[in-house]
Amino acid sequence: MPKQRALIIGVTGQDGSYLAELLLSKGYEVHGLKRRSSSFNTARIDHLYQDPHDEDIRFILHYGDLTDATNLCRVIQKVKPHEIYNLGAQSHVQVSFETPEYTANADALGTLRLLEAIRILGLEKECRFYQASTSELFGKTAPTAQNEMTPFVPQSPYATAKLFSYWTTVNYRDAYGMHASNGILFNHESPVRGETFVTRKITRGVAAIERGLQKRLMLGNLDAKRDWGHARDYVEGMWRIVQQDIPDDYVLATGETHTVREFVEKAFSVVDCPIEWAGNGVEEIGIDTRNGNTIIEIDPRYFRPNEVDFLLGDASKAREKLGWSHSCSFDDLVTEMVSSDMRTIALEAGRNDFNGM
Ligand code: NDP
Ligand code: GDR
Repeated sequence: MPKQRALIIGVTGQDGSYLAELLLSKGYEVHGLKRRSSSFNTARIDHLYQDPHDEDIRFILHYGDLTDATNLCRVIQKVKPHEIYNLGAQSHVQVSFETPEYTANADALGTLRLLEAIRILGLEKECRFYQASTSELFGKTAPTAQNEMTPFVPQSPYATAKLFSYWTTVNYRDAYGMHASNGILFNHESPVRGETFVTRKITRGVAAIERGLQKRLMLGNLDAKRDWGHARDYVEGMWRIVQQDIPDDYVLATGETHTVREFVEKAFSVVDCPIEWAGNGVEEIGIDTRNGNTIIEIDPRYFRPNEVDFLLGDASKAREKLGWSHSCSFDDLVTEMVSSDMRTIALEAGRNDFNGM
């Protein structure tokens, strides 16, 4: 059997790194698109690096960018992938309010460029396409579980850009018979989650405060609700979506929702630090009940011009058609992330004697 070739756009990101690991473990030849950066941006995939001079290498990186159509065409022409996973994006919702045009260029037009490149190269029948769609599409819908039939009411430049990509993917499937699918994924996290997303910001904050390296953690809206799963489970779902005979769109979610506040409480409980809340609104604080120190404060800068208050996914379709469900619980996810950040911070501090977690 000739090797399956996959091209991952966004291979240096959280999901890209987990997906690359998964596909390599399944025997794929994995190609990844990485951006030119003035500093190293491959920390999440360095463990997968193979010397290009070795024989039979199965993990190959190409320079590229979603804003550069000719480059995308060239890379796809060279790789001739059987599967393309478009995980590349300016993926931070709050940042998208500050960089709306760039976000639309990369997150909306980038998808169009990829789909057009597949068509221009005549690969519509040979190359399957996965689009990283998002629960942010649901935006301000009624606070009940959201599935593939729930209307989209996007609330940010990020979400409107992703809406364009969602429908472009559907349209290319319908118009040109392409095997193109959307995974509508709810929030998924891991120890390699970007440091400015709220979960990782909290788990790093817990570790730094416990180590005495930071006094307090500044957060925004504590009452937003999210359906948080583990990235490892979700990349398995992406792969299953692409393996279906008939392309389609699927929600992947845990079916549980928690507030940011609950995430904070759980994260601090991992290091045996019970939190007590006092005050209201932007005056609210979180107190370390062991010593009375204020360790959480609210910074209005972290509030968004538009907030998505409630996300809770119904992944019944994925369960029935893909046999997919999440395996990592909320508690296990938080514990894994805090433990990892405790280890990292101990290493960073040069404390090689750390063996507590
Ligand atoms: P990350 O932000 O961790 O990774 C994004 C990746 O896209 C990085 O490799 C980044 O490169 C790359 N990228 C950014 N801009 C460009 C560009 N202009 N051209 C090429 N590549 C670019 O995101 P995640 O791994 O968390 O998410 C993967 C995808 O899934 C994203 O599209 C995201 O929007 C979507 N998504 C994520 C969810 C989640 O909860 N994690 C939920 C639903 C959807 P670099 O490393 O150089 O910055
Ligand atoms: P989200 O993730 O916007 O859901 O998008 P994020 O972790 O940024 O925010 C989740 C919720 O936490 C609230 N919040 C804060 N957020 C951040 N980043 N920093 C803070 O200090 C803070 N305080 C409170 C936010 O207001 C929000 O309600 C993620 C991204 O991965 C997207 O790419 C993806 O599409 C969606 O998840 C599903």
